[in-house]
Amino acid sequence: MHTRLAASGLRDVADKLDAGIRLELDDGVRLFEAPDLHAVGWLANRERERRHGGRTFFNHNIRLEATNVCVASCLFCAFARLQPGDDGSYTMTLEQAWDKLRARGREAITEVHVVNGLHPDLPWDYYLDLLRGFKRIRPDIHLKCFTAVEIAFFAELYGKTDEQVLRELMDAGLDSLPGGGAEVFAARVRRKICHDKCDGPRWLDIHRTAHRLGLRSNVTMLYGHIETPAERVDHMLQARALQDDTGGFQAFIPLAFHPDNNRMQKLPAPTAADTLRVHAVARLVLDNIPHIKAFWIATGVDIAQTLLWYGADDLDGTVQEERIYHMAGAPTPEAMTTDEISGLIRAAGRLPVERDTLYNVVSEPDAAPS
Ligand code: V47
Repeated sequence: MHTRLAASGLRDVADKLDAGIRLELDDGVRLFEAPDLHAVGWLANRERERRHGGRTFFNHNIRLEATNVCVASCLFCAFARLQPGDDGSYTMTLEQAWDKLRARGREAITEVHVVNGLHPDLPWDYYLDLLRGFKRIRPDIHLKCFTAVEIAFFAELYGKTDEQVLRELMDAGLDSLPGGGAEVFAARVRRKICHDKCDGPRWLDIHRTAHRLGLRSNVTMLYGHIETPAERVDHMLQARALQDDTGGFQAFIPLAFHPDNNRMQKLPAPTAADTLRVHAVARLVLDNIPHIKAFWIATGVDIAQTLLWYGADDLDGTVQEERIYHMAGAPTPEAMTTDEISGLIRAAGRLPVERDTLYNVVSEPDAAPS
């Protein structure tokens, strides 16, 4: 491998990693440009195994998108409908939303992940009652709800500060924030693909506030559209800088762009090779974020298995009823059982660990007896 690293011009990057020196923008860009993908993957796998060995985490969760009415006009989105009443628009009543959890009554789900459109007319109490209702049904359930984009929207719509919004949601049962809405932080990219929602600095600031209030969160990156390698690495470095200050991010989640049924459908989907490389570079640049999550709904199951050798140590969850990716053309199944996820982790030569949202172990069948 030493010869291959040298031939790819990556010997000094490998030396930095060996010496515990952080990678910077230029190193990250070179990792994206080095022809030998396998050498990049080898380095990432070494970091992954240093941290987690062969352990691979997943979560028994459900996904809920309570409304797809959305005032934002992100070009990549196939899910949003602009107005209530537009073809295909929906907004669940609270009872309908709660029924999604009630229907799973006997399953050992530990997390509900909620992401919504930016609905202009719902009362603030809708969101508070949504959370309170979930906790009434299952007091022990972890509520990972509302992206920073939604938090910014609530603050503006209901005339509150970001901190007030977060505190009121926490009082109603919010336990953590998902990582959506980050896309690519670079202003050039946001101006083109999502000009009318919260910008990169505000997204990061909301997560900073959330971490200060004691919430954990994730950070995503939507890749494979118009962003450059330098903009990808810059995105990672901005997440890393916030993490240096707060330590509140649990996982970095690259999200593969899906080009169907949206206004960027002329673009091709990212290749498998690009997907492998993005996860690998993330593992190498993000030395302070513990987990790299391969979101199997977006990458496809086969690539997700391969990613477990390219830096990723987490497969998200069982994720029933996901809509954002399936409306954008994802051919993946809607859901997997915990046995199916464990089976595919084992088939990839790794060790399945069911975790809760905060990475406490729920079940680890292959753990060595203590
Ligand atoms: O922010 C929307 C992305 C995100 C498309 O925190 C698209 O554990 C690809 O954030 N092609 C929402 N991506 C999903 C999300 C997420 C997923 C898994 C785990 C977690 C977590 C968070 O979906 C949006 C946007 O970046 N998205 N449309 C599309 N056509």
